[in-house]
Amino acid sequence: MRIDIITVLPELLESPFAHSIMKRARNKGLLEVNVHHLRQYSTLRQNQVDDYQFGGGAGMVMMIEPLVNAIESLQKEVTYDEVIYLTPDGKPFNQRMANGLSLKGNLLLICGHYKGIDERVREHFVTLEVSIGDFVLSGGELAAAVMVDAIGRLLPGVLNDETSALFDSFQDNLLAPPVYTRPEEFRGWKVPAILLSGDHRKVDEWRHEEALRRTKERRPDILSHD
Ligand code: 6GU
Repeated sequence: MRIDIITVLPELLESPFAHSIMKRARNKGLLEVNVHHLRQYSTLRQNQVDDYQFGGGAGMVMMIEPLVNAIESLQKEVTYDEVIYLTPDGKPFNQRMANGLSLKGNLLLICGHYKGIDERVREHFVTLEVSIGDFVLSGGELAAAVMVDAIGRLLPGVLNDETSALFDSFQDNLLAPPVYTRPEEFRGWKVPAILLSGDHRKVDEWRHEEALRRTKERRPDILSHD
């Protein structure tokens, strides 16, 4: 999968994909992430990319021309399955959306800043608008990093048995069960005996019950009722 990101802050997107699972995905050639600096697509003085909004009011708006230059110049190289605008008023991002997007070939992510981007870019180029939660970030970059991480780890071959996504929270509309490692006892706090029993059927049952318990308690909203 190839993901291109258009941003006014490319520095913010250098490190998130340089470590751990994202690093492995890129080194294996399973994920290509390219960060593009919007200013390089401006033809204006001082590579201007934002301007005052029509109608007045505080806050700058990202101009249509540099954005369209960037999008169209990338579209000459690649056909995108989705052109995604990261914005607090977008569709809420969740595991289902991550699963769906991980099946696509090429994605273009546009990071907004200030008051957002000129509406005409959204009308004529953007195919999907995504929010990562009900809070406001100062720009779309951290949201883009969140999306790329969540999608990238789902690509076939990225995770191994140890890191498998099969038992993730949300993967079956359930939160993940509790986990323990050595020692069996610390300050008198014991690991549940069933996990030490060697009875894999019992262990699986226990984990499922704990996942259910935790989900009912913390996130009854995600439980499927079928
Ligand atoms: Cl995608 N962008 C910004 N700026 N803030 C957000 C967001 C995105 N998702 C939640 N808050």
